[in-house]
Amino acid sequence: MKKELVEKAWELAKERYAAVGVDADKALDKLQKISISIHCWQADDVTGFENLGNLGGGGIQATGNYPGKARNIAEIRQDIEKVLTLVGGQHRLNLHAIYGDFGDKIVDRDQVETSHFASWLQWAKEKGLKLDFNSTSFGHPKSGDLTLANPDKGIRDFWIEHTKRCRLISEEIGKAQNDPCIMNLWIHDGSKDLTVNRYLYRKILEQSLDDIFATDYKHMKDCIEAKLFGIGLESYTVGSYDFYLGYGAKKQKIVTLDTGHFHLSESIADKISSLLLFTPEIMLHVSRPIRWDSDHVTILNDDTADLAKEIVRADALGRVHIGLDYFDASINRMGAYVIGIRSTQKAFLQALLEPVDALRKYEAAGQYFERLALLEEAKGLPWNAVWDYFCLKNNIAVGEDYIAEIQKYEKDVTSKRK
Ligand code: RNT
Ligand code: ZN
Repeated sequence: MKKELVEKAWELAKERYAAVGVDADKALDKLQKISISIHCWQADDVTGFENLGNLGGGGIQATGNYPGKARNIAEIRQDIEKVLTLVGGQHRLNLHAIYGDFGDKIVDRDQVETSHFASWLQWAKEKGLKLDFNSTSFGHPKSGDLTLANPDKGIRDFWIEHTKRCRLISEEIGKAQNDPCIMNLWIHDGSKDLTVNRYLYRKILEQSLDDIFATDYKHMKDCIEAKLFGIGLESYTVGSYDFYLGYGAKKQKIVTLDTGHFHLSESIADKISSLLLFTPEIMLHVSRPIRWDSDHVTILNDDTADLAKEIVRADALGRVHIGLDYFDASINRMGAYVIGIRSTQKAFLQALLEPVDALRKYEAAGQYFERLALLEEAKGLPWNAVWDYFCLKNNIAVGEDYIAEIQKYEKDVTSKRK
């Protein structure tokens, strides 16, 4: 893209935004500071690097067999490094416990420790990335349909031990990187068919969580992620939204909103202002459900745009952690990353460029025609010129120019992985 054109368009856009009372320079500064927690699992279809043999399951599934997935830690790092050259801003990498640097050792989940993530910490430091973390209860012989909510004490204790260790690892990562490590806890626990002991499993999960959270840490933050249902677990999910919202509000834990984990017509954007009143912060897993929790690549659709707007309107960028969670194995995986990250940033840029002062005035005065009219007009304001300028300033590919870079990486690197 021609630099002069991008600059010219930016200057015009800036003036156009000023006319509706928006400072586009300020929006750019704010966008620059928004960190996205990039999920490591798009690179290898949620396989991880344990030597236990990932059993899949756990209610989630990557579909597709596009060639070139990362087969080891070196490849996943190389891939993420490539992705980072195509996105502006300072970001985070979100690791799952199964992505430890285990070498050729067999390290069971109740044995994971910070040393297995030392090389990640070192690498992240070199790349200017902060790390986030997740316990992993799926894809293991002891996963079954119930982990932390399992009435079998032996199995339950195994997962409690795993999750406690993950919290300690997160604490030590947070301390080492001098920035809190956000640890997400999602378990698939549930049942395929009609379940009669619903109360029992939820009671057990509550007790397991109380045990897991008994230790207070300073350098990590706990998030709990609800879900509507998982594949093969369609009738009952122990960790439902009611369950975690209740738990989070009572115990002041961060509730993770995965945009794929609700009824399809439910607005995730509308949850932001309620959660902000009753829970300390919010963690987002921005995804794109197609008919179900399909984990398609995040795009700039109304759902993503509305979500970003609600966060900005609530002035809550400081209380909301923005993470991605999708895994599409049917297209170029680096391309999937770049589309999702850039689209999420675009959504936040649009939100930051919203003429919110004027809109609020109309609303307060009961001028609803004017409010709707300005909302409609705002959709067509030249945000894309601001976006292109953001890319230019960050010295990354502008517009569709990144397609060729992904193609080159595929030709030179990922297509050679057999
Ligand atoms: C699953 C949850 C969870 C996972 C990751 C891999 O439905 O969304 O966040 O996708 O932990
Ligand atoms: Zn998620």
